Amino acid sequence: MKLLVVNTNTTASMTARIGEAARAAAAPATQIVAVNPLSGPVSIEGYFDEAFAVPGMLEEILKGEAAATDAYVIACFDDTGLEAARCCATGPVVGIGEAAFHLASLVAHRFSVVTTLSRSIAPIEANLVKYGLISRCARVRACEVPVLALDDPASGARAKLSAEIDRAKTQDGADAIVLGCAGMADLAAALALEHGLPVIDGVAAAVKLAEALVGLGHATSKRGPYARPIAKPFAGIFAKLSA
Ligand code: 5HY
Repeated sequence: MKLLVVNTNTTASMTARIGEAARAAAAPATQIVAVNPLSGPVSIEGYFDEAFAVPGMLEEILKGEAAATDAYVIACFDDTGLEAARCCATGPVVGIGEAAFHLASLVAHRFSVVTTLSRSIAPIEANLVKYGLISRCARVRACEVPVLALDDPASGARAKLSAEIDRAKTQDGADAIVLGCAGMADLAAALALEHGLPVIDGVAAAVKLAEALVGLGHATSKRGPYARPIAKPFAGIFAKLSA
């Protein structure tokens, strides 16, 4: 199967690391294609960035539809534009946030999420409510590490993340941790070993769920709100998106 993994920010080095994490989790027969939009924010931290990341992400989904893609992963932890992507896509579309929450709730009673900056907490909490999983989440925390600092070994990001996981264990009573950014994917295994509890990376979780859905022959339903967009003209800079 062909799986398109869309990093919804425009930082190519982060897309490369996300692609590596996805390939490490994927089955041998799964072809991973990791891309990012050409237009939009270099990182997504909060609602404003998220809004401007959606058109570029949808363009990548539409390109994927023209290239025989079996399924899609939205590789940004706030599941940027997930529902809109499902309207465009034939195959399943899995957000790394939703995937991680579901996997965590299968191996733990209550999990905590550790994301980057405080401004990213509210969108994640809103998604937990939307997905019906807020009761399984002890708390959404931030380690106050900007997204792009995760790429910089000298930033002390790993130590800050590990310290926040310690606080989640002692103060929240969390029995699993969900890493709240695609840029943390390569840290999951080592942090799980260090802290002695499941540490869930959304990129790997989403890859495995997408494989399972395709393997079971499930595609995005076109009966309800994920029906194909109504054909209509788009004006201005979005004219090229006219359905
Ligand atoms: C992410 N931002 O996974 C989110 C994390 C966050 O550019 N990739 C981003 O802080 O919301």
